[in-house]
Amino acid sequence: MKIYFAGAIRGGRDETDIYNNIITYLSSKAEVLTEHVGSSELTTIGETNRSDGEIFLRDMEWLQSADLVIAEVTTPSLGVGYELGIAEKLKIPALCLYRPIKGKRLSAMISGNEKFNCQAYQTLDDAKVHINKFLKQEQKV
Ligand code: 6IA
Repeated sequence: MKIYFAGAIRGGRDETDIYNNIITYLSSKAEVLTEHVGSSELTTIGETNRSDGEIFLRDMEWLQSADLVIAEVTTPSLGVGYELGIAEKLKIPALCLYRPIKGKRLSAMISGNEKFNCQAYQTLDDAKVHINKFLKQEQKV
């Protein structure tokens, strides 16, 4: 099973530790195609040895080959929103995890789309519960 994990890069790296923890957990259950998203070395400047065009083509190839998408959407990101839209069109089931933050709300384009499984969480353990339910529901484990 291949999982495409999506999380903000140029959108902001505030949640990098959470991405990393989620990716570590997912890696114990499946192949994570996008482990670099959780890397603390990847800043908002991002990868410097690849052009934006190369990154886009590589990520789209990975997305097309994915069985599932899991996105951490607490930090708004154009790239993550785009990836979720493509996942919907490719009919790839998508779980969107977010930590509610006072004064901020998840985009209605994500929370209002019934095709996305949006789940709020506070702790990594909460996130793991949502992930396990999602994997079971999609009968991938
Ligand atoms: O708009 P964002 O940068 O926040 O978009 C983040 C999402 O797009 C992630 O889920 C990634 O899958 C994808 N993505 C965006 N930028 C990159 C990247 N390097 N490397 C890998 N995936 C990316 C940044 C570009 C660099 C040349 C400066």
